[in-house]
Amino acid sequence: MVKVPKGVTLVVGLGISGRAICRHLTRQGTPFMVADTRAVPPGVDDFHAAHPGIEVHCGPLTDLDLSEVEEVVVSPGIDPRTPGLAELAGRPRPGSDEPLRVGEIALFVRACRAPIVAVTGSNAKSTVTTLIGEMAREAGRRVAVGGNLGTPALDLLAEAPGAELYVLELSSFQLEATPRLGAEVAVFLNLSEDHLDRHGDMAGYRAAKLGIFRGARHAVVNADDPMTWPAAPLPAQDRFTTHPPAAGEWGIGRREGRDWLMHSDEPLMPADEVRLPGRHNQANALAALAVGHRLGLPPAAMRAVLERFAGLVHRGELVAEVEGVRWINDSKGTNVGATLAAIAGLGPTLEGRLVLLAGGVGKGADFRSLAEPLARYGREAILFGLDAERLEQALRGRLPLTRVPDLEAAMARAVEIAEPGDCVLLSPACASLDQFANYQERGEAFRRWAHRLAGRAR
Ligand code: UMA
Ligand code: ADP
Repeated sequence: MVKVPKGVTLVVGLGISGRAICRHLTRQGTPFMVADTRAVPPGVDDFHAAHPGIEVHCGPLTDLDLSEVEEVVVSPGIDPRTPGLAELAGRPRPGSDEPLRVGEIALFVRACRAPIVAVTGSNAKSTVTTLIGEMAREAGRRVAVGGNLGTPALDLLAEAPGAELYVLELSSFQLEATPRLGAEVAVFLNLSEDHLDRHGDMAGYRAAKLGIFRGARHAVVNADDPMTWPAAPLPAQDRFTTHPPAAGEWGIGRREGRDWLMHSDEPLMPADEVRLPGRHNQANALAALAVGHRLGLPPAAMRAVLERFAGLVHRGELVAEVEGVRWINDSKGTNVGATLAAIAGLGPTLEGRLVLLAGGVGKGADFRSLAEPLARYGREAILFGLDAERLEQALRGRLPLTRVPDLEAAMARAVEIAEPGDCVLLSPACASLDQFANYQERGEAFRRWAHRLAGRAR
């Protein structure tokens, strides 16, 4: 047994968040030690170099004596049911009512002195978080953007100490470990199957995400997705919809033969002037507008951002056009809902011309809802990775299917079958972790090979 001494905080996990937690505790002068369940966590040597004298325990957490630990700050990727952590549920911090086991965002809330806009949902978090950040910046606000995307939340406190607004993308993992967020504006965009391996079922997943509303002043929710509504409405609650808006809502209505983004019955901008493509991105734009309105941002600044923002890498990104075939990198399509949106966003022009590359870690999802749009749009689905078999079972008989070992083989097959006018879409509906370090690496591999193809074609 290794005893964590009295008064010492334990940080669990040596990933991106774990390191940010350690930097924060160092800045605060809080004594801490670190544990990671892996025998050799990636980058442990660099960690020792950056934090000389800090003890790191590697291996099972049940080897730790936590009887006198001050607080346990857990990284988002580690399951709270892990032996050694599960036993801490319900235990308070010494001399306090607060829970002993928390996540990085609980520390952020304690130290943050400016309003927080928090964004969650199964999909579109990064896009909407970025849009809100850009809108605030365009309006001249000193804003810091990060969380589950980009810079970890705790690093923002050090990198942007003078920020007057923090815009955070938060995952279900981060929210379930945050007792009270207290956001100025809390946004819940949509809910579709993801992370069921961790949360058990949709009810558990949703409950974790609803944590975004704890202590919030304003809510922004999806009128078309009741799963995003808090159990008890907040006094100030905005709703967005892709339908014509009811009074007070943000939606899409028709004026003089054109679709417009609207607030109640006030037209704001033509929908086709939003640079991001597809209906789902118009919903994302409306969510960002609703938040910006609550923050008092000028409409012209918000509109300018929507007109110019072309999207983040790895989200529906056109990386090459080779001999009339478009190669689109949607590596961030890590669940079924995202892949459905990517296919729908490509539009009806694609009937029979879509070659989908999918597969990886399915996280317990049901893939059957992909069958319908793929039967309509798909030339073929090329399946790879851990859950290729489960995808194949869900899609069998609906369109031609090919199983290959990995992404490179999937791309080789796509080259064989794609015809001019087709679109090869990497939107895997799965996490990448069986074959890549993360979704970025998967997307970069796709880009590299697509560029090589383009080079050969010239
Ligand atoms: N791990 C162990 N043992 C440990 C600690 C971690 O095996 O003791 C494993 C985890 O099971 C996981 C991996 O290490 O497979 C990484 O976990 P982590 O908590 O150390 O992850 P970080 O590197 O800190 O990255 C996390 C987010 N990742 C996850 O929540 C899985 C990153 O989001 C986020 O950018 C970063 O914190 C900064 O906040 C990525 C992600 O995949 C994009 N998020 C999920 C999603 O968006 O769907 C939630
Ligand atoms: P997140 O951070 O929640 O993963 P991103 O903005 O990175 O969200 O987008 C992830 C994927 O979700 C994209 O690849 C895109 O295909 C899909 N997507 C974007 N907007 C929506 C939406 N409104 N509904 C469903 N899927 C969406």
